[in-house]
Amino acid sequence: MLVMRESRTRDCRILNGMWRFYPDLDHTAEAEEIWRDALPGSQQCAVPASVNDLFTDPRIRHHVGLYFYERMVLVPGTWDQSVILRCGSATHEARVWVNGQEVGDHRGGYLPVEVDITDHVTPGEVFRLTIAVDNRLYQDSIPPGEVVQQDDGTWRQDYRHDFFNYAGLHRSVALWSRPRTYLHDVTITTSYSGSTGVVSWSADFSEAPASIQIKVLDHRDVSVIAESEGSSGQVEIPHVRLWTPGIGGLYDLEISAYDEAGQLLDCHREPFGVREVAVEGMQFLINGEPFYFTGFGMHEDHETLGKGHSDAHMLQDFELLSWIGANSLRTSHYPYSDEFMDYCDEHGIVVIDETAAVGLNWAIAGGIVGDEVGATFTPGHVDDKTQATHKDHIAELIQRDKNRPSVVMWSIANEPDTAVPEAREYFAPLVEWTRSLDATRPVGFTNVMFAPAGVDTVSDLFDVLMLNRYYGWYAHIADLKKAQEVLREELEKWQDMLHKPIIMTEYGADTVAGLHSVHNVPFSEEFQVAYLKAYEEVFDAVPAVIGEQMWNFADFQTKFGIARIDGNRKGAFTRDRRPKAAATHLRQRWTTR
Ligand code: GCB
Repeated sequence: MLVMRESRTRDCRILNGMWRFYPDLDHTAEAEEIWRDALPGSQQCAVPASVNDLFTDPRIRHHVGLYFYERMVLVPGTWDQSVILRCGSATHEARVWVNGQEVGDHRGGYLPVEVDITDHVTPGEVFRLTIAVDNRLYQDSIPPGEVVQQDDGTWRQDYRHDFFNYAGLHRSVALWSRPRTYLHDVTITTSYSGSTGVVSWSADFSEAPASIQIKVLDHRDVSVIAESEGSSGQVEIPHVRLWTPGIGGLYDLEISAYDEAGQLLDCHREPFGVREVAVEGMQFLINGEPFYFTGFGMHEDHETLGKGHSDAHMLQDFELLSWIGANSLRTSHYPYSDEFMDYCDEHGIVVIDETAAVGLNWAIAGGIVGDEVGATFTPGHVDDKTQATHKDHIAELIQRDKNRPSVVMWSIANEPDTAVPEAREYFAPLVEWTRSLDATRPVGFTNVMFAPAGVDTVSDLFDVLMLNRYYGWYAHIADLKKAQEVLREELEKWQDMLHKPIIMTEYGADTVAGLHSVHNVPFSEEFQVAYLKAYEEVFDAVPAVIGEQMWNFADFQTKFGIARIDGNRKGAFTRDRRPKAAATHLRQRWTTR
């Protein structure tokens, strides 16, 4: 599924704003088929946004089940093509009705929902659009979870990951007009030789057009740089401007399809960058140059909005990333919005693109040792069904992001239970699957502290080692000397065993902004800085370490827990994006590298 972009043949109406809203608090909506008529009541909800922090009623905040959204939509009278409804995401499942008739659905909360509603609407007329968003997570969803019926009959959502289960229409909703014969996919791969860029493309249409014209355009001013034709082929860019970390450098591949009479059928512009990514020995190369990752594991998370996208908030985050000297980030722990990824492409921000496969680990809960609840890889926990959903989800992510130059690696899971042999059976086919879908990027996953070198059973299957470690915090609390010792010993062991590049994808300490101590006590700003310095000394001493992404960019909301004070406080910035002392420290280190 291509990211929809306006073109000579594709038009768009953004449907963001205030929608009618009905949270199905008593779970009767399905039996009553409430989508058949206008939603009851007069409540409204903002789109895009998470539902949870907008209302004062705690039953809405903690509701487990369906939320209904509705609005009237006018199909422009001039639209005589296919009409497509597209939401950037609906967390975690969506069902869509037009005038009370079901037209489509989508499972998976962090990737687009696209439904062709042509046969159900009339140009020039208004229709009633209803979307149900289901926030429930199950054993076979990605991420997994469990809905538990409580003694009083209410439902509780359990899940094993460390961020609040925000729900809603999180990203823009839009109505699109698209030609009936249309480009539905294009794959672009690039390389270069000397100063010449080589661009290969392969385009798929709903129906073969009579001819296809290809143009390479400069993304900045749409000037034509090269031309070619056909559904697949190669075109050269003389004096190529390589896509470069910290700079960017985008081109567009404009694909135009014509019928026998030479009439334009469809036109789409796909942004791309010319760059090469490779892993060689213990190095990660971008355009042949060793790349050292600085930055963070992030979250889509803000006050009021929850996981709702806002361009203004996103821009502020990117400004802070630039200010602090971060050249990269990981989309922990799910795919981020199209807008976010577009910005990374445009500005040369290096992305480790992560799936929503988080919490596949019965031995921990949110980074912390959990209770004894049984094996991870067992029927009813993580099993064949989970793996099947995981596989589809990887395919959808690659489909969405495969042409993005910012994406230099796939992270197919966060902290699964890889201390047990069954993990290999689960992950080997997924690694192979990922490589079969995209042979151009390395594949990784982030390894949990409880599956260190010598215990972990899967890391040799992957190209790069990504480690999340909390020595000095969850283990050896406050003993930074010991933390350094254990960390160094482990990193050297990995280095000797695998000879692969290592990126430290998480390390951090909860820190309450404004709490100070001359004794470096945990939770103080001074301790967070001391903790970072201790880790950095080790990174600088181990050659295989080719990156540091501190946990986390900013404080973020989580479910309740005694180790969570209104959320996770490991941010370098507070939740409202004020720098802690750690931010100043990181800025000093990363801007002078
Ligand atoms: C982890 C998880 C991350 C948590 C973090 C923590 O290992 O990957 O989602 O938020 O630990 O702070 O406990």
